[in-house]
Amino acid sequence: MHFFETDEQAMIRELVRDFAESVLSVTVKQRDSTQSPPLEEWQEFLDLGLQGVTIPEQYGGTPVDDISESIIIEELARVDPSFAVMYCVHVGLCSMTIALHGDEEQKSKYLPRLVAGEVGAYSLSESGAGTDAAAMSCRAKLNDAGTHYVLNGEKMWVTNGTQARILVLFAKDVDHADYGEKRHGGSTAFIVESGFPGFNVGKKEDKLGIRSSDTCTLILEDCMVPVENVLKGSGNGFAIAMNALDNSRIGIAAQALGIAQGAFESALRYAHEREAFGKVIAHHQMITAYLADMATQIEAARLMVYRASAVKQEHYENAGPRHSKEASMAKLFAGDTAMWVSERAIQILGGYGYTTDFPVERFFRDAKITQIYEGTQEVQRIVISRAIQP
Ligand code: COS
Repeated sequence: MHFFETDEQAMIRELVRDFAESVLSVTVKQRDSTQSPPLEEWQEFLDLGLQGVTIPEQYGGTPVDDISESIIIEELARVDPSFAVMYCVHVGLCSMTIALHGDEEQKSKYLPRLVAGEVGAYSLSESGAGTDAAAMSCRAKLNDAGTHYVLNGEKMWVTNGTQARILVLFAKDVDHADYGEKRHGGSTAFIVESGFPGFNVGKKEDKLGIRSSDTCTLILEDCMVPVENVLKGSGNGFAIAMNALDNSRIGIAAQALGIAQGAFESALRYAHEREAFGKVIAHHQMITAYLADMATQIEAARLMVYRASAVKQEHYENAGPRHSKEASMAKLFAGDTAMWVSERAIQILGGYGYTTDFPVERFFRDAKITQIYEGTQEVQRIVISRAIQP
């Protein structure tokens, strides 16, 4: 077991920290208040060459180890959780899903475009199918010529939805043998481009947190998707969706870890500056204890996130066991840590923590979503409990 960062991991952390502090921190507050996506920041980020970390070199990617991927997300979220989730969805749910499940033609066509900076997204949820993903009502039907699937329905909660050019999107093929037989029967994964006829962006959500992350509804009205854009054949979509979430839940856990770290550092700084009763509040026993507990909780979350990342890498590189349980445990624990630590941070700052003058109220609002998206905390417990049978 190795509990220390490699030189490469330390270098990546420094690179991303520098970007986050010098670029993202300048605009994060304004973008949060106006709900503007970080488009210029994304263009600057592309210079770092980290948008292709889940894409093999032959398609232009720059693969890194899985702990490094989590470190990147953690460092982005420490300053700007909205940018972190934009990145997490691009590299995880979209790029990696195509890299894992795409055929040669699909990979050659789409992966270089994702490396070039076209934004990726993933679209599974619907108004009546969030936790119960198998209940999706979006339908796909092959046209008479056999050239295109025609997609109809509405998808919801799509991160990067208004900006994405390339999406991994799920619908049920009504002609598949399992359609109507199994609950998830006919579920099919499609690579959809935002320019395809019948693809429309719907309502943009007005959210409590991660307000600079763009979240919207998609409306598919006879959306024409070429047959060659089906991932792994019709009917195999549900397993692809679940596998993508196993991968990406570790990214959300890393995002939660970064949120907790950012909130903690803010509270720590404040506690060492603010005086009450003749000494800095960090030296008042109750605040000291809060800070110690926060630091301990964060360190535990960090170990779980990095270990889940290592188990994921082992799964793909050496056919190790699936990482579903570790991913869900990391997300469950880190999500609760982000929520708890950011709440304590507000408590330490008192009235100031409740204002927008300090970033802790933003971290608090941003933390909440990590207990909800990519599977609620309740879903993580279902996945974990299924994996710990006697
Ligand atoms: N990897 C690969 N395949 C998987 C898998 C995984 N992690 N988990 C399940 N599958 C496969 C199963 O093997 C089964 O395959 P068959 O076609 O051979 O039957 C199929 O998927 C159905 O699995 P299961 O019966 O477990 O499906 P459920 O409907 O019971 O799924 C949960 C239950 C709650 C775990 C699932 O619906 C889920 O994760 N929901 C949350 C979805 C989510 O995170 N939404 C947010 C999206 S991002 S905003």
